[in-house]
Amino acid sequence: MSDSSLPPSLHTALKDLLGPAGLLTGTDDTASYCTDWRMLYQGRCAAVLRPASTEECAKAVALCAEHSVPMVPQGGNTSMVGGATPDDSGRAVIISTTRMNRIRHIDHGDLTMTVEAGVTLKAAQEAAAREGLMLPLSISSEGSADIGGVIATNAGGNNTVRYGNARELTLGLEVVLPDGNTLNLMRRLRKDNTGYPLRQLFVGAEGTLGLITTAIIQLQPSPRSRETALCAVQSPEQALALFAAFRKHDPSAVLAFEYMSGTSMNLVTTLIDNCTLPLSEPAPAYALVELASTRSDDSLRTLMESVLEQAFEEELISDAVLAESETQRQSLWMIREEHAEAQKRAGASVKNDVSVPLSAIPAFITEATQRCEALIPGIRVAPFGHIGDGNIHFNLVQPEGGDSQAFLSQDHAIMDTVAEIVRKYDGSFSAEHGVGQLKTYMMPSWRGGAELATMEKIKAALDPHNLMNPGKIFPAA
Ligand code: 2HG
Ligand code: ZN
Repeated sequence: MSDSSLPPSLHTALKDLLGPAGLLTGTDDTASYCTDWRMLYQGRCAAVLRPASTEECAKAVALCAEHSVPMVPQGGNTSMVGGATPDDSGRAVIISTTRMNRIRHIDHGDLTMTVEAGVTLKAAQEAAAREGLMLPLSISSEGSADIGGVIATNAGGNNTVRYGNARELTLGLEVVLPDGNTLNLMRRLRKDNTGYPLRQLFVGAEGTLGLITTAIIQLQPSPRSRETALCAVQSPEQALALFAAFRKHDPSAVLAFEYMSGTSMNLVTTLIDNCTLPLSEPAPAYALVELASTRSDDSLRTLMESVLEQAFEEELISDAVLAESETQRQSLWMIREEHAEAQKRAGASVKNDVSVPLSAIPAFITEATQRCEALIPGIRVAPFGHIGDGNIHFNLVQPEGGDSQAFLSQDHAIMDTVAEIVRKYDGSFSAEHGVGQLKTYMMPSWRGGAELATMEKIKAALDPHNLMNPGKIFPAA
């Protein structure tokens, strides 16, 4: 007998609809879906539904809606803000997109990919690459994060500086609404001014307005040349000046420009296997730059070398290593991509995924560092991120050997301290990770008044019974 707490008639109907592979009940099978990647949230669910098609998904949602059962959409379960974890009431079902995992079509003329929500971002990138094309979205968790999730959270990542966030790349969407109706917005048009742009409503809505089942994503021709360099800098000012130098020479050549503080880099090189610093000595901070072009000549190499040479002369950088092969390029990127994992291994951390205007980054980092160090002696300030977009992951790692729970109990004090400085510089308290459940408490003071009220009206219009991903974005009533 199942220990599912679904109403019996709903349980039977879902079992008939989804079959054994599509319905998981019981703690053993559902436990891994009920906690987040960071293990900050431990929820419970009545069942995990794994529809294999939009039709199955729509029928399952309609059945849940009829029984007033809350639904939590879940992709690769890589949220940094508890955006895909249910509460601990055990009433909700999780709807996992894992089995909707077909790449339906790659169109060379339109430069688009039609892809189901459960395809991982990495699998989608690889499918595009096999056809000589590039899916420009790139994030650290791309091996697990899926297309539905990255669109629902409007993920950004490493290539936003050139190609924008998931929003800019999403040309079409198919969404199952909270009542089980399917909204077909699968047009692949660059221009389409016909009333409200409904598609945009679901990008970044974090699954609170509906469940994304299929998308049409904009592709690009694959680059034929790439140049990647890791540079040692003394400060965020220098990293920004280096970014400005590349941008001045050829803004269209920069595919990624990432910042890593010395503290964060040190965690990577000490806690992650096969990640050693490829420079002669540690530095206060680092910049990872990647240039890419569809030209196959050596003009990118010339550009990289001449900007770095000048940067040496102007003492913007003190050391640099250029990737001489694809393997070296990948190991440079591995150093960057392992920052989240290294911080997880270092103990408890409080994440502030913030953005400020580019010009304010140095002052923001300096002031936020001073304030956090004064707040908690021994705190490890370990910022890194997409500095070319003004997006810094201003993460704070617990003091070495300290008590994790005691540190985490101060999360709001830390987040509020950082947020105060973000506000001073007209920034945002969530740049690319979303609000999830972690930051709902910040919404009234940041998006209050007419802005939050308008969001609440949209939510109420589409999901009047608050069944789709409840507890996310909006503060508890
Ligand atoms: C990244 O840029 C991700 O690597 C994770 O957005 C950031 O761990 C983080 O705070
Ligand atoms: Zn990031």
